[in-house]
Amino acid sequence: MIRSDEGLLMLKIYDAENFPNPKRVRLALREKGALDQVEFVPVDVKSGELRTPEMRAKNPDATVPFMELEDGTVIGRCNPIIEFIDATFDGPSLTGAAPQERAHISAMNLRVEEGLLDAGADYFHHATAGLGPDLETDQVPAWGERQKRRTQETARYLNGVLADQEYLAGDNFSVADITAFTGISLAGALGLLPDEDLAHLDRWKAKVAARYES
Ligand SMILES: N[C@@H](CCC(=O)N[C@@H](CS)C(=O)NCC(=O)O)C(=O)O
Repeated sequence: MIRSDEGLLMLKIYDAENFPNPKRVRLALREKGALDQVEFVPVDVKSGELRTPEMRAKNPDATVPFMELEDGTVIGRCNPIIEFIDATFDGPSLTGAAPQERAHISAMNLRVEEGLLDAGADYFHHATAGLGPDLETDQVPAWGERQKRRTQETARYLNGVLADQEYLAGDNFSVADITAFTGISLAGALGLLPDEDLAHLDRWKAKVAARYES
């Protein structure tokens, strides 16, 4: 890829730093030692910037993160962006190498994304004030409560998975751990986690958090 005068790759990541999904991409870049290799473009999610006609023309998903490549190609959503990052930068693989390993990681990643992170976000958007009345125009509170229960079911399931292995897809850290760490952090912040002993999940969470302490 082409580099700018400052030595950055011509790769722009549009994001909002403290939002959960943008955090997934930042953690992936960090795992690859490439946080300083891209240009971050801040987006004001709460003001509705994503939903303006200009922004929708660039990014029809109307969500962050999305990336823009040097030829103007725009790609949205965390999973394709992280696949791109994983293939572009050196460092341990986040998405696996052999076909079976890749499929296994991808399946766990999607299970965690839907059951934990998306479910927690659904609770936030539907059962709380979410991003405020201007943006949360179609709330279904019962759906939010249903998704809270799904978050809790997934947390219990992950606790069971982690009873027998170090990381969610096996012995090695992967993108599934990034998605789950972000999802558990969101669920914790929203008070969604079940009020019971999930010791394996707690041990795993502390271990992943330690990767990002320095
Ligand atoms: N599955 C999408 C989720 C993206 C998403 O929902 N991002 C949130 C921020 S964490 C967003 O842009 N929300 C804007 C809105 O709800 O209007 C992905 O993988 O990127």
